[in-house]
Amino acid sequence: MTVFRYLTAGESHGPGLTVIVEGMPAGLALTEKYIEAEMSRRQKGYGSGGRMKIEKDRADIRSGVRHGITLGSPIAMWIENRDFANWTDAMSVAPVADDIDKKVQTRVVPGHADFPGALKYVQHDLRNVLERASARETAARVAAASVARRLLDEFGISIHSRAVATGSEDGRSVATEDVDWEAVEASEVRASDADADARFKAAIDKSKDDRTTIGGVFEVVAFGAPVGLGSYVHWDRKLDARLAQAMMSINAVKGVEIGTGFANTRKPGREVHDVIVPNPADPRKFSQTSNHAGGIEGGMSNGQPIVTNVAIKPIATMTRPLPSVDINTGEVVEAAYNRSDICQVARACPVGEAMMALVLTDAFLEKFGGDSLDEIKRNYAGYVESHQQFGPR
Ligand code: EPS
Repeated sequence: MTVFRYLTAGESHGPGLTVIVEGMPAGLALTEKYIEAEMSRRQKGYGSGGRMKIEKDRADIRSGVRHGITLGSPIAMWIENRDFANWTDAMSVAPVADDIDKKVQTRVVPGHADFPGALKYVQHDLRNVLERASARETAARVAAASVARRLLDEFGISIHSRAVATGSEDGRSVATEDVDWEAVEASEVRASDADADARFKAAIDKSKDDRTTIGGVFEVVAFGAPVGLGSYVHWDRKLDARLAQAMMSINAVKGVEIGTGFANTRKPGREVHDVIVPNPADPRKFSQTSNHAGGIEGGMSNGQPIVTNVAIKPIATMTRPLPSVDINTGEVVEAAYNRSDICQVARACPVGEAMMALVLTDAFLEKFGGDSLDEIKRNYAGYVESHQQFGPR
């Protein structure tokens, strides 16, 4: 069985990020340009801070690809942190002299990894925690996921995302199946209608004036996944469970919903479950009349769009910091303030897409995996064919 896995390494203001993607088949067309286009989507967004004006994310492919085609060997990538030029001493790998400014951080930021991280790793400089805990790492995940998405493209699986709430502003008036994804892409706040676009921007502007931050909710949807990714037979093979973990692993995420999971709790079962009907043209092709389950039943994809909603908290770093403590002295101080974003909902959307792509690719390769793209295509075609022949014995 092909095992798909990936590892990321790198600190936010260090020299850069390293990614290794293993388990991709041979024979897949892949270019740095394709990856760069995906990575640039993570850098846009109304309410993002000064750092994104410095970075121009791109991944150099160092192995696993020859003449634009994957070899089946590990794909290693390198993403340079341009900002490192301003941090060469503070983030130097080699020891530096005592009189060098190391940008030591001792003021705990409530809501960050600082406090538990410092105690757990016995760090008296919080920078040793926050540099890796930073959401900069998501650039590496998007690079890994770009490779995964190339595979999903081959099987007609596409992934989209939009912001459905920013602060207390709701922006879900357009139903998931009616969203114009190109319009979302053109919106700096990834709203799906002009009214939500204006309200989201106003909420971000107000939050900036109030010297605070706001979070929100984003929706990630996958179209075209076949029936049967994931499994009901064991807890850790359930597709919804894997998606929940993946989404929750995005920095600042505090809630994950599959389909209309929370709203379903206020409705009777009759209004919640998705009725299955035969296709009049071909009675063996079934479809659901609604998609409250978010495309997953019994831990398996059911052929409907896979829909997740992800709650992301306001960024912890604020220009008017909360009261806090110095980790070394216990003195009551203001939390540290470093340059930061006001609202990251729009920027988190492509990261959510990346996590969806990585989970689906893992489940896809587990089911159809092979050493070459051709072998996977044969496996996939055989499976689809078996559904067409499904019938009374
Ligand atoms: C981040 C703080 C900001 C963000 C950063 C995540 O960086 P800085 O401290 O350099 O201003 O811009 O996100 C990225 C660099 C990125 O690529 O997404 C944090 O504290 O998590």
